[in-house]
Amino acid sequence: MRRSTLGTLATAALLLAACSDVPDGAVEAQALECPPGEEGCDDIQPVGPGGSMEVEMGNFYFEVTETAAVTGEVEITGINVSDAFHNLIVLGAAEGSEIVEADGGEEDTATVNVFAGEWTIICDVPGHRAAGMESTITVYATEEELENAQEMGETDVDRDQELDPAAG
Ligand SMILES: [Cu+2]
Repeated sequence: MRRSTLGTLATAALLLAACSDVPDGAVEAQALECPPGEEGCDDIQPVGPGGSMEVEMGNFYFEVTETAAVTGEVEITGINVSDAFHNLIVLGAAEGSEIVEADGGEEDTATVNVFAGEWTIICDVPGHRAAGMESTITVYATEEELENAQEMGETDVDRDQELDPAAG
């Protein structure tokens, strides 16, 4: 189990062991809640200071431009730099989590409750995910971990600057 390598999540992982697997799309991240109706599962919410991140949405890519995402309530701002509608959905986040939706040239902010880990984001406008609007975002366990990643140049922002999807 890859998620067991996330030491700080060990307890949560044990508590969730009786539940179904992490939902589709969540990579090394905990499901936010047990599937509704499943026996022996308590809802587990991420506890942490939360944070924020900014993601540029274009034809057809996501580029993380700012990140301060720590487990808890993470506010995601999507900035649509194209002239078409795009959205941003965090796969595996709790049902009912808001999603970012923005017409061309607009921006939108939504809050998701997420555990530390790596989460898949997509735009679910038909065809957009296949065209390239799929990426991952990293949510850190602590502010210290986030700062370390920033010092090491290993954040999503560093990754995306290297890939420079906008230039592609
Ligand atoms: Cu899109």
